[in-house]
Amino acid sequence: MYTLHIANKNYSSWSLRPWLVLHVLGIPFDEKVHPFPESNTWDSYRTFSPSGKVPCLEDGNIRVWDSLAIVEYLAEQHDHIWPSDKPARAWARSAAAEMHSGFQALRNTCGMSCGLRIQLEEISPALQKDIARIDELWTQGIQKFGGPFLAGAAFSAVDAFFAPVVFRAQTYHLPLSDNANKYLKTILALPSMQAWYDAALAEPWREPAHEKETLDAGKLIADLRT
Ligand SMILES: N[C@@H](CCC(=O)N[C@@H](CS)C(=O)NCC(=O)O)C(=O)O
Repeated sequence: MYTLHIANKNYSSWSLRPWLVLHVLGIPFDEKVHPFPESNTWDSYRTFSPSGKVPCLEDGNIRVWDSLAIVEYLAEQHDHIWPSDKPARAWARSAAAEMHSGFQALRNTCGMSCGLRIQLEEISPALQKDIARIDELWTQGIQKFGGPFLAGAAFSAVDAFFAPVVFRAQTYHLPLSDNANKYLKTILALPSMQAWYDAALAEPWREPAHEKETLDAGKLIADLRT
């Protein structure tokens, strides 16, 4: 049985990706949630993760860290993680890699905080560029491969890589096209996304740095956490 080490569901965008792959595809795993400490994240996370970061997957005595490496490790052992159609798989891997290594303005401005609703103070040109590219990717994937998921009729890893953006779009009311909003609703409606969201809202932890990062982005409209 795998063990997936993750951080707070409210904040941890990187943790969401492999968690969603495992959960949607029904691959059995135990999760261990390590809430962000107020200091010394490195020392605390180094006890279970070589990089001092989450997510980290434990499979017997094998440790796999970094969300992309975890998903690729799982794909070696389970079907349906990437699309079986070759062009769809090539597109899905490219889009997931682009997400993994880019979109700095979106990451820096709009930290994931599932339970908050924020009205952005401003949309900088760099953020607008990231939003436009995400919209283009979502629209293109669905047009090319028929939807309702990014690389075809079935959920695959590329949807998991964009799932944190879906939560961010909900939190910050990001301006998206009708097609992109339709995709957003498809992902939010997944039972696995709802399970993550409900757990995020129920978490008791408030980590000051993450709280500040989110509130610095604009005006607080609602805090739906219990
Ligand atoms: N590229 C890594 C990024 C992992 C990452 O930055 N995780 C954050 C939590 S969402 C973390 O562990 N932060 C703790 C720290 O940076 O000290 C991945 O894909 O897993």
